[in-house]
Amino acid sequence: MLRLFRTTRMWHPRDLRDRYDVVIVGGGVHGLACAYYLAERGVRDVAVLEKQYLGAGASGRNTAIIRSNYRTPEGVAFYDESVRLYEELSARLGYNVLFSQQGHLTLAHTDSAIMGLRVRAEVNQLCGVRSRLVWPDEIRKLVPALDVSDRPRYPVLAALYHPPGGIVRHDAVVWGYAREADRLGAHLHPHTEVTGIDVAGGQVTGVRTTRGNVRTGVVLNATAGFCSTIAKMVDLRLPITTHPLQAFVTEPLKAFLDKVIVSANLHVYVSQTDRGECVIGSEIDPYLSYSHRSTLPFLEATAHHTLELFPCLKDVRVLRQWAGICDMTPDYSPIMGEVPGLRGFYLDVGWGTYGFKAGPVSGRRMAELIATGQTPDLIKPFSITRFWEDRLIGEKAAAAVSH
Ligand code: PYC
Repeated sequence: MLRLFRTTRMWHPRDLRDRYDVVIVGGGVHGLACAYYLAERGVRDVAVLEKQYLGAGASGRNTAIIRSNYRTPEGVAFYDESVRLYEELSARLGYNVLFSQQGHLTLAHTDSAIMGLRVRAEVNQLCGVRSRLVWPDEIRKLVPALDVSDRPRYPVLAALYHPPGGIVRHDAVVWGYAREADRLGAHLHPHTEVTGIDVAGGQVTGVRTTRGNVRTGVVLNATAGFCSTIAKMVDLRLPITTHPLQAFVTEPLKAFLDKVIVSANLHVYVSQTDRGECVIGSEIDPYLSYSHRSTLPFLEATAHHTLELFPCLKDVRVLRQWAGICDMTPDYSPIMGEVPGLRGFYLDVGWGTYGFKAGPVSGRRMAELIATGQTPDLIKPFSITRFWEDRLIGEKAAAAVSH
């Protein structure tokens, strides 16, 4: 007998109101998490505006790596809170986000790379984050499939081992936050593009969209890839350049890899999902572009470097490849906070290649700022004022791959 199951919607279509207390631009993990944490604080008259479907941008295109083994005390503390939030996220949202803390290894193939990892290990440990240097004998035990011999052109010399790091199911994170934000009263509006932002007397007063105009005193720019375009609507020029970042996935394989492997020297990172597919990515493309096109040179170079690490993958087929776009700041740290001189305009942008792992903490802390008017200590260092106050937070050394 055919049984019909009743499905419930994760979130609901709503009419776009002509006024909200808070408008969040960008329906990815950052915007949705902020809507959720605002609603938790009782700020529920909130609209999330997304020009495509929820999670269509960087939230659905990243390689879902979670870690806090950064280079600066400010970065380590910030991303560590995100790891902790990810640890409790399935229980909090009542939705399994498949967070697998399988451990994360950043490989060094040169003496100078070892020096860089040593500094990160020291900073991590001083900040209470588990990371340590490991050497080829231990690496071999941790990752039996990795070629730790002298065969490769650049043999593996050492690694930064970060046990709390891992991977998550990125769509589930987006859907879980969206469902809970919707349940608590936020309005999620996919297919609603912001075309302008109104300001009067140094105060945000509304947004214009493809579905009508909305009055509001608070706008959060939580976009990735298009943050400069949104900022231009209030005549704000951000110190950001936008680059494509590509990745590909293999056919499913029997489980052989239960660590995230990153090689900055070889410009490649590899993990294996619960479905058995290997998710593989590289550095940002070296040109400015808003293009989502995949390229053959990326696939050839990245496959070549992957085989240096994992020769066992040589006959494996590639299922698909894709690209996202990343907003890069000069110091590889994000820009968060209210813009001085522009009341009601908040930034949660410039995430480069680190955005997805920061979704929970940025959502929580931006919600705290918007709800209370007080900037949380954790995000104070990331204010836009650092660019003219000479307080950069250099996180390039912690990039998964060099750029
Ligand atoms: O920072 O771990 C990372 C990362 C991996 C891919 C892009 N960013």
